[in-house]
Amino acid sequence: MQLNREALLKAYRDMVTIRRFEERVQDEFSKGNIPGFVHLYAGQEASAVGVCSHLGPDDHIASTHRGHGHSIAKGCDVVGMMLELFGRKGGLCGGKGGSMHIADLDHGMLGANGIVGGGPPLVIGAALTAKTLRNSNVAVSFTGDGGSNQGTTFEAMNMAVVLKLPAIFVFENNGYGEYTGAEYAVGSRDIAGRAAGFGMPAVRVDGDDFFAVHDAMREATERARAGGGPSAIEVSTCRFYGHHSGDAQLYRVKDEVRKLREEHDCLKNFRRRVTDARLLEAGDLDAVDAEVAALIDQAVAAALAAPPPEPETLMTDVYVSY
Ligand SMILES: Cc1ncc(C[n+]2csc(CCOP(=O)(O)OP(=O)(O)O)c2C)c(N)n1
Ligand SMILES: [Mg+2]
Repeated sequence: MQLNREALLKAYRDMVTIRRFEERVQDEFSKGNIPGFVHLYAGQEASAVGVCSHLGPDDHIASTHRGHGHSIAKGCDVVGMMLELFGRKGGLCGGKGGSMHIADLDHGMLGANGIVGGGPPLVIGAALTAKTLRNSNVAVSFTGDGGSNQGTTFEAMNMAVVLKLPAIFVFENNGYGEYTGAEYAVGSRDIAGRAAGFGMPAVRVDGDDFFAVHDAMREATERARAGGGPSAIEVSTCRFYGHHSGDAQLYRVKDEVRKLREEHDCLKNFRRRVTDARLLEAGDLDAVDAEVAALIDQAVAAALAAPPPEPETLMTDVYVSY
């Protein structure tokens, strides 16, 4: 299926927003403006956007510690996210969650998650709800190559197959779990194959290529919405920064990141594909770049100007009463 102009521009805007957000977060973190840890998603944008471009606000996603890209792709407010990272009042979680706990239930974003392998069981709950209510919604977990080894992930995949749930397991294989290569730590080196072993259709796609992710996700989403049960998608991707901001990356070979940026940049790839095919003009994309740059400036200015949350709100938003 050919994406129309509007859909292509939206995909590009979302990917550029993630990239510029992450670059700016890196700068602001280095200046000491952001407390705690941040794990940057730059390099992996085609995965979040290729997947989330098939989802509406009533579909759910569960994210990871590397959650900014998933949040932006799912429609979370970028200014609210920046405020949250800075720990300021008005942030998406009141400035009290920070990078690893961004959640936005209004947009079906069940949360970033500091617990590796914590997302898949949450998605089982959301998918079971959708199946019970028969509302055709789907639930998607994003999990890393490291998280693919967790028992929680295995249990969730098994349960999704047994209960034939509208769940989609997206495995972002960026080659590393913290400082350890997936080549070493993923026993079979075949995450999609392992998911298939649980009894669901599973494919591996090139994460440099937005269109490859988008196509695989269309198939998985259509199957899930039609009652055909779960699927898995392994996205081969790469991260342009360290595991977290400040990681010296001594475990990567010299020039690895430079080469990845030159040869495996999903944004450059997208720009080349759509302009070569005359689907969009370079000027269209440049205009999006300028809009996004202004939005990120606005988000940082708002975050720098906002006060921290009031001390008396420390204990609010901690527990939900049902
Ligand atoms: C249950 C649990 N075990 C260990 C950790 C420490 N830890 C944080 S991130 C990470 C690696 C995750 O790797 P991967 O799933 O590939 O995600 P990536 O960082 O590459 O996005 C580990 C082991 C944790 N946060 N939670
Ligand atoms: Mg990884």
